Amino acid sequence: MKQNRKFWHCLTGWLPILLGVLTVGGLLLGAQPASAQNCISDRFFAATGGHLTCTANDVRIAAVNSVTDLNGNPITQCIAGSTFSFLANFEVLLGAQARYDIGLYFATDADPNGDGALTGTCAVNLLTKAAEVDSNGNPAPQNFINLDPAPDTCGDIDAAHNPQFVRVQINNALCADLNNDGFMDLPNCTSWRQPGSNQVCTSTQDAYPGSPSKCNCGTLQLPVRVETGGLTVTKDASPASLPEPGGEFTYTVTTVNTLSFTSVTLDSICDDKFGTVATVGGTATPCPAGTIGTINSTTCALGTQSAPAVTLTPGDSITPPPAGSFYTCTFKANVTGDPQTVTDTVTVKGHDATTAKTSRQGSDTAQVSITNVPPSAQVIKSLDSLQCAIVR
Ligand SMILES: [Ca+2]
Ligand SMILES: [Ca+2]
Ligand SMILES: [Ca+2]
Repeated sequence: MKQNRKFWHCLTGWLPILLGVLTVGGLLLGAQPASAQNCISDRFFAATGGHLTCTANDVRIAAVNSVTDLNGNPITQCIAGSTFSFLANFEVLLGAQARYDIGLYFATDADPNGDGALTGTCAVNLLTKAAEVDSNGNPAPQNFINLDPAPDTCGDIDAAHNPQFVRVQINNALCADLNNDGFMDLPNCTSWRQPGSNQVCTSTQDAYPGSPSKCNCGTLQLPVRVETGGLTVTKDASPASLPEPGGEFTYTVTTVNTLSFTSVTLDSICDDKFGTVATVGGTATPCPAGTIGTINSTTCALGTQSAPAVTLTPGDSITPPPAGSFYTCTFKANVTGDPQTVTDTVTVKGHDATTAKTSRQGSDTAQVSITNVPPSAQVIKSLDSLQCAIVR
């Protein structure tokens, strides 16, 4: 059943591409869509109509390190759910006789279909002279080997050139921690050609397994921490209600930094009904005006741009939040008028301590009521006073 599902998945996934290729009368080679590269099973099926088992381990990726952005700046963390492009060094290890036209497949979609780099969206790389580095990651092209005659250009591996180290670029990878250990995972497969199936390889399109077993799949853990969480805000009102015509309520706002390892500095606390509660003095964007009015007073104070008063340490969703990871303050404001329930929303904004100073925000609502005071009760009270006056 599983094989059948995979078959149909592969078939439906490739049908439009196959039709497109056939329509223009071109060869399958070079028909790769520009946006998304396909994973190893997709590639193998498109080329051969067969299904992979990937049971061999002749060539595998043994290690990954030195993750940087495209400008060479180290990447040590990413925000869960975001996508980013990076460079990394990979150690490609041979455990057999010479193997040819090595393909390196990396799933960039965080493997929503649960099959690693077999199907889905993958980045595909080759062993190339240009990508070669030494074991420390420094450019030192010496170990690249192509055992095939021209026009084959795809790198190979043999005992005299083992392991191979390459530094490759992986675009638009989804930041995700698949095994919940806090670090990003990169599902991958290697492919190779064994003697007897070694054909001319000139691009990643040709780098697919020589037979269904000639591939090795696993999951690499990148030394990149996956940041989850953000700002969590809770807001409460006291008292919950006042008799008409209402009056002053006290609102308590608590902001918790639930990020795992990144601090957040608060920039503003805004209320949709009462406008500015507090902002960092200077350049912080002011709050929109409140629809009811302004606050009467507050204990919230966020300091100035040069001396921000509230920086929350990572709280990591621990309950109760550890000291330093939360900020509680209050403000007072009037709600008056006819009997009604008023819901207001407070929004706390800040920025995290990453180089990008990513914006963080959270909000919460609170409700207060103005309760009806029956006119009859007022009449009775008046009569009581009157009676007392008469007695006295
Ligand atoms: Ca997959
Ligand atoms: Ca080759
Ligand atoms: Ca992980």
